[in-house]
Amino acid sequence: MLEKLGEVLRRATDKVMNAVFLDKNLVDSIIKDLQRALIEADVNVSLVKELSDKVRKAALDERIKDIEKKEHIIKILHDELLKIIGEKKELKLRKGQNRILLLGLYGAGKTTTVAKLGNYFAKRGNKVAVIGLDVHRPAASEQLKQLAEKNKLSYFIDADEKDATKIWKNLEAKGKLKDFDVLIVDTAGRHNLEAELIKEIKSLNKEIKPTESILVMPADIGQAAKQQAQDFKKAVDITGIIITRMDSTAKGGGALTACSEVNTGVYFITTGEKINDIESFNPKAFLSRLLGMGDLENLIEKIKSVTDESKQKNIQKELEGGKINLDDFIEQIKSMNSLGGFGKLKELIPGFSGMKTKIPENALENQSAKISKWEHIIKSMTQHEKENPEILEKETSRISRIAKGSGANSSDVRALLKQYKMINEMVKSGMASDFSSGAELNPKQMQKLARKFMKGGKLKF
Ligand SMILES: Nc1nc2c(ncn2[C@@H]2O[C@H](COP(=O)(O)OP(=O)(O)OP(=O)(O)O)[C@@H](O)[C@H]2O)c(=O)[nH]1
Ligand SMILES: [Mg+2]
Repeated sequence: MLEKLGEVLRRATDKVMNAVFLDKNLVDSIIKDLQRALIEADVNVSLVKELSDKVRKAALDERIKDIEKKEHIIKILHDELLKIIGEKKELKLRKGQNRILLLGLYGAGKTTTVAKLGNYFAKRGNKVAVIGLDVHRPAASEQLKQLAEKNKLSYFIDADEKDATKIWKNLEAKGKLKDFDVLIVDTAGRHNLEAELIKEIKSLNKEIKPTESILVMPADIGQAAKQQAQDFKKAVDITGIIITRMDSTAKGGGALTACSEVNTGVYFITTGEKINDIESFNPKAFLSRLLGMGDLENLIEKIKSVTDESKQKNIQKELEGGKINLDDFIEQIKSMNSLGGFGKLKELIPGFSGMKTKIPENALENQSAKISKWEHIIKSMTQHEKENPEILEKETSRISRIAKGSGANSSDVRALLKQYKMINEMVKSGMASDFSSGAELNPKQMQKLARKFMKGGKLKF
């Protein structure tokens, strides 16, 4: 789903983050990539232009420092894309009877979505009925009937009546609908929004007085989405959108653009043909997935909050001397762990999720247990040992003593020493000074650091 767009967006954000200087040429090339990707994904052209203007402006703004600029650009990109995708919108049921009308063109996925939505609300304890008002396609009522029976949903169809509004009126007159909390209405599709269909939609709208009128759009709709959304909006008040076939290789950008057109958000996406292939839509999570990164601000805040400044300053001093002791080491490992370990970092660092390197599964586990063991081990050491851990390697009797004193095995002590050695080596190479600077730590540095870890292939703390 939207893989190509995601890939290009990830590449663009990586380019920004990895750039030493954001000069005009680089900015131009990044913007060109972005534009191409968004337009290829069927995002509306004027929205693309707006977005790239804003990114360019931020990138070339002299008042923003280079280091902040990168985050600034990514943030603008993030915010603008979010604007295109729309706010989070929840389909909240109201007290009394909910009447949900599903509208859309031929084959958009209305009928299957009626069943999915019916099942979704029935599973949540509502009294649901689905109603077939597609009187134009001969097999429509049969399709809905089968779906409803298979999923044990109450349903109402009338294969003989050719006037949709009449079917509804009859059901109401006979009092058939009054016991249900949620009525979901299937309507007819068309190739285009012809006058006849508009007339029918308007008549149904007047009679049913829907609490929700949802536009169903397939992910592969393309640039036509904008016009179509406008047309439907003219006929009825569209309260939300459901995008179907998100599981296909479709680009989805068109359907997303439609949301900004009708000033409404996406309630649900459907991701397959099975009854449970429906999920409520979370724009932020969706965008994170698309960009392959988590919430950047969140990451930066988190890094700040887990970093005790005074401790970090001490470590910084030590680092300048080119060596860290075991107390510093455990502090570093702890702050890394409070960020959620490598598993979390992987999501949070831009570009990281796209990395090809395989991370050993156990490296991603929460390291708390191991860290607390290591803390005990370190507590059993003399100050001299903590500051010069290399002496331990030569004197195995020290290792046994420490192991005993801390209730650990010699192999645990060795594992700790091995890990320490690795970090210390990074320190010597100047690598870990990034790591230690705490508040100033930026995602690029984290990424560099993480890569170094990965290369060492020694993630087993
Ligand atoms: N893969 C996939 N297929 C879907 C999804 N939603 C719907 N479909 C399929 O798309 C086709 C059309 O779906 P329908 O629900 O019949 O569409 P409709 O809008 O009711 O079509 P008309 O009544 O002819 O206008 C069916 O084969 C569905 O199984 C989805 O999320 N993923
Ligand atoms: Mg249908």
